[in-house]
Amino acid sequence: MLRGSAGAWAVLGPLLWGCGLALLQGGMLYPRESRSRERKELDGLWSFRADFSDNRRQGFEQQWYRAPLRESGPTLDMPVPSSFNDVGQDGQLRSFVGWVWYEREITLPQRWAEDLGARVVLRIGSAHYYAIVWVNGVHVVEHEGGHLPFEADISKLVQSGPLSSCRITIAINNTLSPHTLPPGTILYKTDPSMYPKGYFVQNTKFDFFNYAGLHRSVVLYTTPTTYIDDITVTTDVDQDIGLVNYQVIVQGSDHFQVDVSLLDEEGKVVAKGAGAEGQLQVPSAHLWWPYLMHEHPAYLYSLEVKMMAQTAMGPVSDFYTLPVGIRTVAVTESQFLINGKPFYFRGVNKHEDADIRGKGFDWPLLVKDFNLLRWLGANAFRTSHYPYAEEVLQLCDRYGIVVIDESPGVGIALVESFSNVSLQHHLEVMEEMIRRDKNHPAVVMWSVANEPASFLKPAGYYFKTLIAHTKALDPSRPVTFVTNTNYEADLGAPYVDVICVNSYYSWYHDYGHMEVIQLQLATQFENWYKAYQKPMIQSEYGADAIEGFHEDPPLMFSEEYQKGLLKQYHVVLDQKRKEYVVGELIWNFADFMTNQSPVRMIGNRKGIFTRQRQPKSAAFLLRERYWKLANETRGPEFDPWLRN
Ligand code: GCB
Repeated sequence: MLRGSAGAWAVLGPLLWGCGLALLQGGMLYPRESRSRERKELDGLWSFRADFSDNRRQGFEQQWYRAPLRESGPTLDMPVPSSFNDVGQDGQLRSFVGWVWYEREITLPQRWAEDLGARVVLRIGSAHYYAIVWVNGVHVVEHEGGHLPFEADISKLVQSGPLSSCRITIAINNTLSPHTLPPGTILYKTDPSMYPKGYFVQNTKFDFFNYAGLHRSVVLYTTPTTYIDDITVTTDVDQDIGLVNYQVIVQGSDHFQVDVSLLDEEGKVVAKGAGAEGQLQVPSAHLWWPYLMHEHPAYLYSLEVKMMAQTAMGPVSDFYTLPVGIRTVAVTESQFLINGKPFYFRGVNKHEDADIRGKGFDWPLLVKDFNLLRWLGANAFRTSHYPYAEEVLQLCDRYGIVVIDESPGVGIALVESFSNVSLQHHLEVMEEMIRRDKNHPAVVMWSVANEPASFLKPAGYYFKTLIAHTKALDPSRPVTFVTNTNYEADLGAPYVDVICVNSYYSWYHDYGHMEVIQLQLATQFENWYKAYQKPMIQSEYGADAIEGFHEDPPLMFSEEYQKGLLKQYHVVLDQKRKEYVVGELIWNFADFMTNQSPVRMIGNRKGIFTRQRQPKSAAFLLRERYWKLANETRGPEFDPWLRN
């Protein structure tokens, strides 16, 4: 959600903010270079200070944004992208709640500052959770919510004076309220015999460490002043003809012309169109197929969009190239279809999480994760429990890894968090998410939430509205939320297209009794299916295992127990996938950091890989299973490209 004024915020109190009702405007195309666009990444070291003052508002009271940060006190070097929590040696900073300040001074290319035909845009990939941005001390934008990008046109500021230097200040607050996504609460502990004055903690209902900071790249990019603001592509298939419906939004002038060309992977033009909207037809189209479903998975065309306008300053052109995968998605009573063929999700749930950098984006980690996914034979993951970096989805498009794209609606547990204020914010987050991710062929379903208290009375209206809104924004994809509520009590389930259920049999109850899993799991599936006749996904299951702990017969936390538990699940999944179960996603791909608690041993250990991405025994079990499943569903014509 984009917001207007810092002043209004600053009087709201040290930690919490209210939710406004802003309407989403404009596109959020990934910043790509082209003949008409330049890009400058601001990754690297920023100046940083956490505001440890009692009310956390010293930064506003002293207006730290007015002058270089070093002039108002000591600063730390802070890498971007990264969470700020784990890079230092300070335990207080690790668990800090409140405002932190980031600053970077840069020199712009002179032509950016001089060329009045250039629009200079500052884009922040992700700031957890509330951010206020100033350029050269001037407030330019505010945004609520981590995980999704926001931007500000700063042309006037950088082009107004003789200086081509530019000081970017970003204040970020990681406080969560019952109306944020995810929600949280601040609890002041007032017993003076136990806690010092002003002591408070932040409580959340989700199971991952609440990392904060600038988690993704901050980028400056240029476009012409009349520019391609947004592109929306949906695809369909008619016999062997691929249909690419496109819509281009142009800002800055009403007098423009748009031409589009679709190029295949060899760079050959296969279709052309004129006008801001239209349909391209691609005879004998190469469809976008998931990994291991076709000998040439993840086929991507390139949609080259060219805009030409007449402006007061003369003719202007803008160019943007969008990768396009031609594919269809559909759901029946018992199947999930991609390109008309039954698709079975063999995959994982992930987190954006790693040593030191926390949730900070990191290319080596990302490439390693995709290599591990392909080694596993996985064809899908869910972005549990928030939208991941855009570069993650780009790799999914390129490798054919199918995505259930989840919003940060995790831990919605309080009645207050189902209020209209919360709902309004959730609707806007879905708008931002769909605006950003709508063109990825890999994204096949939206998940609006994870394990909400969907048995609470207001949950019915909440999910009915939220899901209807999501479908209205994007009629081309099914919508779900992931539940752990009993099938009879779940008030949101009637509105989803696919039932996604999490269960932890023989882990959070019946400890150590793996013999009950098959019965309990079969009952789970049968009850849900009888009630709804919708395809189902086992969206989480798993057990903690500490790598190197061995116990046979298996004991909880040993590698043998994790493996044994998965095997029990697989027996039932193998029966039900012949009927209506369309997928299984292990919890979790890798160990990840959580809050400290007596049930978490330095984080959640349900990964089949360690946090450093080394396999536990369960990874080999899953690898064998996933390749077997892939081999079962392949056509005989694909023999040569399959592993053994
Ligand atoms: C769940 C949650 C996930 C937790 C997991 C667990 O149901 O969706 O966020 O980490 O269980 O390990 O408890």
